[in-house]
Amino acid sequence: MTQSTDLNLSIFERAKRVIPGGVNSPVRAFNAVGGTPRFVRRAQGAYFWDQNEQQFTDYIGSWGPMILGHGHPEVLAAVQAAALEGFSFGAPTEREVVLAEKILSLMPSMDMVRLVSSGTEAGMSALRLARGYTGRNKIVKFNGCYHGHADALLVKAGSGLATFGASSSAGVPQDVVKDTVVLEYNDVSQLEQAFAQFGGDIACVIMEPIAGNMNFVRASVDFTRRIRELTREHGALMIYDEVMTGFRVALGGAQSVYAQQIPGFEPDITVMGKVIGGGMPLAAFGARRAIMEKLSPLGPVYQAGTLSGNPIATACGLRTLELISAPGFHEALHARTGRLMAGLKAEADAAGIPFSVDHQGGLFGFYLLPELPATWAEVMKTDGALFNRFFHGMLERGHYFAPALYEAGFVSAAHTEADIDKTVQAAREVFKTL
Ligand code: KE4
Repeated sequence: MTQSTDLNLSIFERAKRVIPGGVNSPVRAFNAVGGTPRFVRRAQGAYFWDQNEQQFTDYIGSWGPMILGHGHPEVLAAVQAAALEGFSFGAPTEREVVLAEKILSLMPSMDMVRLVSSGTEAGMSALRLARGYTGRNKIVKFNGCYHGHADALLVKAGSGLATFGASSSAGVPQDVVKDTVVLEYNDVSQLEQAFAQFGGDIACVIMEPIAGNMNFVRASVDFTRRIRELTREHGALMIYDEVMTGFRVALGGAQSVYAQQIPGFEPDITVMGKVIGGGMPLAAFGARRAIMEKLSPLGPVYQAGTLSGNPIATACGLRTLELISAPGFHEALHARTGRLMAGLKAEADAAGIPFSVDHQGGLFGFYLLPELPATWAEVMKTDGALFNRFFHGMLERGHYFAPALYEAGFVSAAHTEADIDKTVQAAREVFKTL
C-alpha cells in the first residue's frame, strides 16, 4: 500500500492537526513501536477493521473491556434498550443498584461500591478515601504499576530506599507527590524497611495484583501476604487495583486467585474498571461499609460525578457481568488464552527466539526474554527494537497486539481456536524474520 492510499495515515495526519498527537490517549499513538496507528472503522467479535478495511484479530479489546468480544448481540440489545429510555439523568436509577449488587456478589471483600466513569477516577477516589479514613497522608505505590493519571500517582521511582517520589509529569508540583513513596514491586525487604521507617504515617498501599502495566508481572504470594500483614499491623489500607484484572483473570478478580493461596486474603479497597463497563465509560471502587460510609453524602470524604452510574453504561456493564458469570466462562477463556501462549512459545523456541509467557484467565503477557521478569527493571531488559519488529510483523499480517512491550494482551470469548491458530501461524513466519 502506498503512503497516499493508506487511509490510516491520511486520517492520522488530519487528527494531529486538531488532537494532541492525533490521539485521545497516548499509548494509541504508536510512539513506542513507531509507524502509523490503525484507525478503527468498526469491530465485531474478535476482529476490527481499519480505515483501509484491513481486518485485524484484536488482542487489545479496548485494553480489557471487550471480554465478550466486540458487539455481543445481548449486550448490544441491552444498550439499545437503555438508550431508548434516556441517556443520562443526574438522578439515581434502579439499574445502578442492580449493578452494585451484582459487583458485590462477585467480590465478597466489599460491602458497598461507588460507581464512577474511569479507572483514573476510581483510583483517585480510593486514595482520597484511604487518606480520609486513616487521617494519614503517605501513600505507597510500586514502580511499574499504573493506576490512572491522578496527580499523586504520577510519580517515578526515587533512587534508593523509599525516597519520596519525584513527579513523573509536567504540571504535577513536587508538593503534590511529596507524600507518595515508590517502592520496587515484589521487593519484600524494601517494603518492610519502608513500614519500619514510617508505617504509622502510611494511609495506604496501592498495587496491581498482576501488573498488566508491566505486561504481565505477578505479585509474588509472599509479597502480597506481607503487604496485607504490614498494612493491617500499621493501620494502613491495602488498595487492590483490579481495573485490568477484575472479572478478567477470574470471575472474582485477582483477589479470588490469591485467596486460594493466602487463606482469608482480602484487600481493604478494590478499584475496578474496564470489564464492568463492557466498553462504556464505567468504573468503580468499593470496600467494607465502615470505610465506604466515610464517603459523601454520608461522611467527610467528598466524591462526585455528573455521569457516575450512567444508565447506558450500567446497562452495558450489567449485561456483560451477567454473561461472563456463566459457569465455565473463565475456565474456557483461560484455556483459549493458554492455547495462544503455548503456540507462541513453541514457535519462538523453534526459531531460537528468547520468549517467556504467562497468563491468567483472559489476560496474558509475553516477553522477548528467556525468563519471566519480576520487576520493571527486568521488563525493560527487553530488546525494544526486536519487540518492535515482532509487533509490526504481526500487525502487517493482521494480528493486533499492544503497541508497547510493557503492555498486557487480552483474549475474548469471541476468539476461536481457529483465530488463535492463525495468529500462531503468523508468528511462525514473523519469528523467522527476527
Ligand atoms: P482509565 O482511567 O484509563 O479508565 O484507567 C486507568 C487504569 C487504572 N488502573 C489500571 C491497572 C490500569 O491498567 C488503568 C488503565 N490501563 C491502560 C492500559 N495500560 C489504559 C490504556 C490507556 O491508557 O489508553
